[in-house]
Amino acid sequence: MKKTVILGALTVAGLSATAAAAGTLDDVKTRGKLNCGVSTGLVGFAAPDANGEWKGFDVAVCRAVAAAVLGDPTAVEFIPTTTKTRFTALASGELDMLARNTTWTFSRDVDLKFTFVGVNYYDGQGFMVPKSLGVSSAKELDGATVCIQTGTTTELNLADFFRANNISYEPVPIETNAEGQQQYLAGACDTYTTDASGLASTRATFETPGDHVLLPEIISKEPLGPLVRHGDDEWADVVRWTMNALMTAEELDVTSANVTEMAANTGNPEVARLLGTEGTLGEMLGLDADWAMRAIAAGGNYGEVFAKNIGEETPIGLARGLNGQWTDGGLIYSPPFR
Ligand SMILES: N[C@@H](CCC(=O)N[C@@H](CS)C(=O)NCC(=O)O)C(=O)O
Repeated sequence: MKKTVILGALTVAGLSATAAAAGTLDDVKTRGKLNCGVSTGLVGFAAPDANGEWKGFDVAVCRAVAAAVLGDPTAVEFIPTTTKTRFTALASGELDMLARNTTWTFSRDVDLKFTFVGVNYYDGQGFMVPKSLGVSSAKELDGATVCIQTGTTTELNLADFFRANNISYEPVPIETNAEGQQQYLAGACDTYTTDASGLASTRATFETPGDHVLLPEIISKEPLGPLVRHGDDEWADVVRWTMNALMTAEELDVTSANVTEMAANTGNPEVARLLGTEGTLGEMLGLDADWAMRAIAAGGNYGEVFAKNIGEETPIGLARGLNGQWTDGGLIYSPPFR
């Protein structure tokens, strides 16, 4: 099916909603490559390694989708986007999907017309300060200079938080995390604020991470997840259920190491449906029976992806917390495979 791009009314911000009619799945299959929007670099989430290979928790979603759809986790064109360019890039059709620590909000869904296919990281906004500043609460930041990335929910929450607490701040606008890091370390701002996971990632790259502290306040909800354009439910389903497959795999103890064995020998009917040895779930998605098996084999189940890229054994050192499986009291809860 031929994709048509219908330009919608421009929003004030100029980040117009465009609706691409159905066809992204066919486009990706024909192209043989997935155009996946990522950040410009946030270690643990999305960043090229020493060999120029993209690695990270968000990158893993792109690779899982490429494995499911194209049979090859490396068939991805990673397209770096800033907080300012990400939505235009997706709306224009330059990207098939965006996997870039992006918060699911009302206006991004309803006004910008994007479909968030789920949440791969439940986060909240925090503040980092140099220990030497001697501050132990964000409420003590009256009059502070604040490094803040433009075009983000961070900007808006910051304004709300300071206003609600009757304190003032001076924004130091930045466009990328690299710039934020550099400005913060150069002392151009007293504090750097963004998603707490972004702060953990940024601090991990410092020469002396111990000289910086994350303040106790988490001032917002930041449900981060992959998104696609409105108007292509079939494609949204592919991305959504690929992510759900990784989450369900963790719940059912299917790992990158045992997935082949599980497919051959499982006695669990849901595992059989997930791995395509029973039922026709793959066909319903417009894929083959092994789609989820390949997605899991690509980088592991949700827990493996978390542990490898951002977990407690990595320099980023994030605990599962809210991002634990629901069976462990967390919020990771995939709908059933049936
Ligand atoms: N989740 C917020 C903030 C996103 C954001 O600003 N992330 C920063 C810091 S975690 C980032 O992506 N940096 C990487 C980059 O600059 O490319 C949003 O969606 O607006």
